[in-house]
Amino acid sequence: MGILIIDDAEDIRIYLETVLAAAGYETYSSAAAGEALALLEKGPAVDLILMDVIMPETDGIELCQQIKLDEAWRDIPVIMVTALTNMVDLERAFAAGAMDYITKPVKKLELLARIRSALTLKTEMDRRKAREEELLRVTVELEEAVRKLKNLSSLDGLTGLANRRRFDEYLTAEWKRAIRNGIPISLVLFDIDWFKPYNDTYGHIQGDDCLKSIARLVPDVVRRSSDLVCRYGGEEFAVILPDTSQEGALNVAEAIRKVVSEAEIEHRESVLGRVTISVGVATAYPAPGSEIKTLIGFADEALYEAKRQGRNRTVE
Ligand code: GH3
Ligand code: MG
Ligand code: MG
Ligand code: MG
Repeated sequence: MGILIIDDAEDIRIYLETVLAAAGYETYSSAAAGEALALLEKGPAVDLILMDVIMPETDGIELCQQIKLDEAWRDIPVIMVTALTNMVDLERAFAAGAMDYITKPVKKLELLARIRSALTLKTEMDRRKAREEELLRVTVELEEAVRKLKNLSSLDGLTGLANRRRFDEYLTAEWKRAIRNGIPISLVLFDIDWFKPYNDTYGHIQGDDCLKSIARLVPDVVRRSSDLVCRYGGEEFAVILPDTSQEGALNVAEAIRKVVSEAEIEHRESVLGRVTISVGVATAYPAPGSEIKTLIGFADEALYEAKRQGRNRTVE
């Protein structure tokens, strides 16, 4: 353990150095504040400081304050070695950050006992600090993991879109918000046309690729950050459009239908020779007591109607 002795009196420095060296401590000595700071700057392993109070220029209390302001040194315990014993000076020393004090003339056994006790306390504080830092680190890591997990549990594994769970969660929240604010909410449901024959012709792997392609195209035409594109089922997708009227929703639905059609994904078994979708749109002005499933039902019926009318179209 390294101890820095700061005292303007040479005889005291020598006495302290001798006693401490005999007790097995590494010692460093300074005769004044400037010298002590320069020594600390050099960065030797100082575990404790014995600080004289009365010194010319900067006194021990000021120097202690200065050391305690420095990030690198503030945790080094300071024991004041002082001829002063009046309460005002002791209070100033403690206020400056001193951990303890010893009165002059220094008694060897008291000196060693106080140093031991200060170092024990310091070790305990270091340990506690390390534990707290570790705890903080683990907490941050844990929060990060929870965030990742939450994210994963709301995403569809194939397409990376929001999954059905997220769809339910978001629609419920937005439904409530619509009731509170007296605003509409729209739902777009779409389903790939003749997807079974697509799979039969091109195989399931390419079928999956087709789903992924569509999942990439749709978010580009769904612009508001509050809109949510979801994979609703196997080859069915849904878009939740909060605060959107029937007219606005129809525009979004048509834009989605067009972007898929214009992507020209080959589909030999389809009349048009490319992959298309059928789209159903529904809008609600939710009121207390009205049910989400009514909105989903209407969108579903509209989608069914779009299929019935010949596919590759939008029905409201
Ligand atoms: P329609 O135009 O009436 O929608 O005809 P369709 O053939 O698309 O309709 P249907 O609902 O009968 O078939 C849907 C097909 O979608 C059945 C299933 O094989 C396929 N499918 C559903 N989920 C997936 C998936 O995750 N990957 C692949 N490759 N195919 C899927
Ligand atoms: Mg002095
Ligand atoms: Mg289907
Ligand atoms: Mg289909």
